[in-house]
Amino acid sequence: PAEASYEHILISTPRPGVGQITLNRPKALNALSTPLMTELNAALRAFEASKEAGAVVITGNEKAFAAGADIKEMKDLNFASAFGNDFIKNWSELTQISIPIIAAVNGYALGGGCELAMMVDILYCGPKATFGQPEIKLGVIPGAGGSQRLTWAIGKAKAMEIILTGKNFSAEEAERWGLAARVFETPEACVEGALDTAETIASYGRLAVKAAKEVVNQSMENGLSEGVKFERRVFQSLFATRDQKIGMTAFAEKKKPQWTGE
Ligand code: CO8
Repeated sequence: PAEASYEHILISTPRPGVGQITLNRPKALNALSTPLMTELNAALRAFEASKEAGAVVITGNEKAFAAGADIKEMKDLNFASAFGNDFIKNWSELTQISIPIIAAVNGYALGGGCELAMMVDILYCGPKATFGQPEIKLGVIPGAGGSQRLTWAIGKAKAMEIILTGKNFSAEEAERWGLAARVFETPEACVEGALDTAETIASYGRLAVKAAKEVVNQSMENGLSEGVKFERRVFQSLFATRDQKIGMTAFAEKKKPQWTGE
């Protein structure tokens, strides 16, 4: 990828087969603006297409991985343009990339920043990483998969508490709860650790790596929403049976149902 063409990210190839993308809007704590996300997607696509990169590391700086979607960009958005233009749809393009992506998270990973970190394949963090979904404090909710991925990762009880209170959680908690694969002792060690893992992955056969990523990700599909939908369809189909009429009518008439099995 041509480095010169990017304004909000830095690109490098620090190890054999390893691409690195550094989010680079430090003055705005790497707030994820549309131009930044467009560049991130383009860089990931370029690494994927180059065939040289076998894994990619995404990182920020010591203070912030990303402090969320760019609130200043979003604040005047209205429903018609958000819905009409499907705002943030392209945010999840990262999940369509076939090569493994590792996030090295230091500092703030809030809102969209936390969601971005949760979209990658392996999440590493430094000791001072701070995660959270503070959208509730802005009068909205997570919009880039946070409610789904956080719940998958750490369970409903904790996810609900975090999303409803908007309270942050620590690197140590992220690891203990299973969101982060590992927490490192320093921010530098976190980035180096991510590059080490990326280098290891890049050293394996690309087809097996692609397949491994695909099958692990598949375990997350056909999950709760598909299951709930399936249940609902079957439930609806029972209204075609005679026993449904018999059962509900009997209840309403305070009688004992005489089932027909039809
Ligand atoms: N968007 C825009 N600018 C930001 C953001 C942001 N999310 N976060 C920080 N900045 C800016 C600040 O405005 C400030 O700019 P300036 O210097 O021009 O005033 C600069 O970055 C430095 O920030 P602070 O001075 O606030 O730094 P502190 O160290 O005092 O505080 C915090 C750090 C606690 C992280 C604080 O900046 C903060 O609370 N930021 C907002 C966090 C937040 O609410 N994030 C969630 C955003 S909503 C969201 O992500 C919705 C996702 C929906 C799906 C994705 C949609 C795109």
